[in-house]
Amino acid sequence: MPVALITGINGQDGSYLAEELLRLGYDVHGTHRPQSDLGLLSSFRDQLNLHQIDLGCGEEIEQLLTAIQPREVYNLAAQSSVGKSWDEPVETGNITAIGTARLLEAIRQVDKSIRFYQASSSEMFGKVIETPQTELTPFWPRSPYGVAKVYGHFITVNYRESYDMFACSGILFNHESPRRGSAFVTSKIARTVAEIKSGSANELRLGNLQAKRDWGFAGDFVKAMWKMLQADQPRDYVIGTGDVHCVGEFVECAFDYVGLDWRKFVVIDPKFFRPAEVDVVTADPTRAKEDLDWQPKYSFEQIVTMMVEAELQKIQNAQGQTQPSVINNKAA
Ligand code: NAP
Ligand code: G4F
Repeated sequence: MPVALITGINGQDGSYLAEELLRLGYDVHGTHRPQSDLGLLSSFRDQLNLHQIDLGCGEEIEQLLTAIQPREVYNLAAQSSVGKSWDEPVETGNITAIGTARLLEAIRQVDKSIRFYQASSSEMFGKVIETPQTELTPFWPRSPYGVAKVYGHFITVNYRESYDMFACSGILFNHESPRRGSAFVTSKIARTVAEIKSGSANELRLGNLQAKRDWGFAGDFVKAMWKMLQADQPRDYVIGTGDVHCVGEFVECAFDYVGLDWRKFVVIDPKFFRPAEVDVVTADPTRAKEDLDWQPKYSFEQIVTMMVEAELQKIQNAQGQTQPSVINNKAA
């Protein structure tokens, strides 16, 4: 039974990746912080081996690697909010950037043959230099988070080149699901639309509706992480859909799904605008398609409706009802 370690196992991607690795027959270990909410793992927690580690210090990482001897390590832990990174730039650097170096160095000390996946981000492209973005597109990050991810990306490349380690970086574009953290815009829209539909909210306050993102489904994207670590050679990959929509389109699609006119409910609030914005990112995932035979399955519309439906379902469950409200969503 191969052993895998996932840092940040209780996050959106960590929970989907853990399920995927269990399905593939792995002995799955994961790290979380002492205070972490483990709700996303609740339905399969008894199949996991959980360890408490904060990547901000991480003295225990070497001990853990020595004890469990993983074949693969997936580094998903990060301060992952772009917006929050302006409020906490030092903490973001400590976890999202230096946390990656802590982990790589521990792997180098314990067992250089461990295969390593780094969760890089399309935020690194920031003020994009070319469109669409490939593995060769130069970076121009626009947030403390983006800057920290550039460090994480290049320290991964550097360990690969310096120590001949199987270290890969997945440059993932935005990916969403009903498990998305509540502060991200898609989750906020889906939740608030469901609340408005059920009468418990009457407005949706947002910032920049013009920003464009290449949104995919998280369940599709974690499969690419695993494929990267099974390849013959370590390489970096852009993972995205190539299909771009603005925040306003996500809003419109979500309100359309519940039969409401978004213009009656959306309030633009300056407090949600960022000091510097990533206006548009567009993936060219050709390398992943050709090398890994990876492609996304879910469309933009399917993702929006899946997320709104899951929020409606939560509200109905809380009210003691059982029937799905609009459609029967099987994807989440
Ligand atoms: P997420 O749901 O926010 O999960 C992040 C995880 O990191 C959580 O488990 C969190 O634990 C953990 N974490 C935060 N600070 C930590 C610390 N000091 N020590 C140890 N763990 C810590 O994010 P996600 O959407 O699953 O994304 C997974 C990774 O992919 C992240 O690195 C993110 O930056 C990157 N990424 C995401 C996307 C996307 O669109 N989702 C795109 C590109 C890259 P707590 O619950 O305790 O906070
Ligand atoms: O949902 P967001 O916060 O995601 P963002 O900034 O694109 O970052 C996410 O994707 C990255 C991949 O490129 C990941 F690396 C990162 O970890 C994270 O998962 O914001 C999306 C857009 C932005 O342009 C933002 O300005 O939505 C805009 N927006 C408009 N109103 C808002 C809001 N974002 C948030 N979070 N909240 C709002 O009210």
